[in-house]
Amino acid sequence: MAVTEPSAKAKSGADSDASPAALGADLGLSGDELLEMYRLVALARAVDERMWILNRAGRIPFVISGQGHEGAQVGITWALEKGKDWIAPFYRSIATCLTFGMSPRDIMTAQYATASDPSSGGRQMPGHYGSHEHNLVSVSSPVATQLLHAVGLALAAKIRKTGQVALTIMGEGSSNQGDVHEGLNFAAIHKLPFIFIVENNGYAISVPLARQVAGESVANRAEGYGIPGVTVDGSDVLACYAAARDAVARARAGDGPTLIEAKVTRLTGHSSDDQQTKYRSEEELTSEKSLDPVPKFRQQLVDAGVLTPDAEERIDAAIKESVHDATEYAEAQPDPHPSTAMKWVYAEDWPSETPPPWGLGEATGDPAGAAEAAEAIDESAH
Ligand SMILES: Cc1ncc(C[n+]2csc(CCOP(=O)(O)OP(=O)(O)O)c2C)c(N)n1
Ligand SMILES: [Mg+2]
Repeated sequence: MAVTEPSAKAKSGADSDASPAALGADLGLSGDELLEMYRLVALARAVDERMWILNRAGRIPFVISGQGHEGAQVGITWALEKGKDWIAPFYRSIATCLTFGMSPRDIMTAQYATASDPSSGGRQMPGHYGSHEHNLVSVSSPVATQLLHAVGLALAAKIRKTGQVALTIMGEGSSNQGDVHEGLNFAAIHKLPFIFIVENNGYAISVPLARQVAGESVANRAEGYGIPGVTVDGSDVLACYAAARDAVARARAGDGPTLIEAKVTRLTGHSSDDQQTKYRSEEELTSEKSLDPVPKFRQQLVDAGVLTPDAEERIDAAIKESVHDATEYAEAQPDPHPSTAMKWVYAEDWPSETPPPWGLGEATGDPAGAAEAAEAIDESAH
């Protein structure tokens, strides 16, 4: 790592001066930034773990987890500019969404499908995060469609000369969809400011990598598109940041797309409805724990003297408080009103069509109105 520079150390804000080298200085990252990156990695894990508890307790219907992917997600997202660039995430992108500005409350209200859920007002399946406010395109259920959305955003950025970068993320299984070929080919030909992230966790539900990708490398395919393909250890937060930072620089310079394959591990079943012990051995699951980015990043920061006992205590307490607050908040939020069922699903103005009998107005909170709406929906089904 980099040679210690007094100015970098002073900038770091780290509590201890135990380390002779300033971790991250070669990447231009201060100690405060490293601590914030660690907070996000650990926060994403804590929110995720709480989601599983709530699912098993019968409070939320479905969890699709980012556990094992957090390091890659925080490292990569850190390289983008919040409020300027765009991300089209996927269902495991909890740490990505938190790093790009969504809050634990935003994540948790999506799990509860409350009226106040900013991702979709309770319309989408849990795990389909999105935020207009934070330039996060809503997750789509059909895997890989997000690549086309992101390439479209990159095309718009190029035409409008905004200097924005668009990034999308998916798993290695999804990278086999036809959409990926079409979008990547187009983005490469037109040198769009686009970054394609593949979080390769070795499985597409129960299908192992060898049955998804011949040669086991998605990054190698980049050559066929005439763009750089980079493979990075997804449990190494700083290596992920470095790879993404280079890709962002290329994109902003007009040099076109980059494909980054981050090798990660999936520490949970595919979802809360999956039992991975049916297709993964105990030995495999035990050995995969060594790829867990949370303890790995923590140890790296402790060894560098960046994460001191005091700093860790502060961060842990803030995370506990934040997860608790998000749970309480989401528990207390009302469900969407039935009379709003069609809102944000189809176009709200119905040009040249008769509006549907149940209306498209604001929720009245009137239970009689809700019954009428339910009746109208029922009638229209006959
Ligand atoms: C077009 C399409 N086909 C199939 C599915 C069902 N499906 C959901 S997730 C998934 C596995 C995706 O695996 P991968 O891309 O490796 O991502 P991971 O879940 O491992 O992160 C499948 C087949 C879907 N949602 N959309
Ligand atoms: Mg996968």
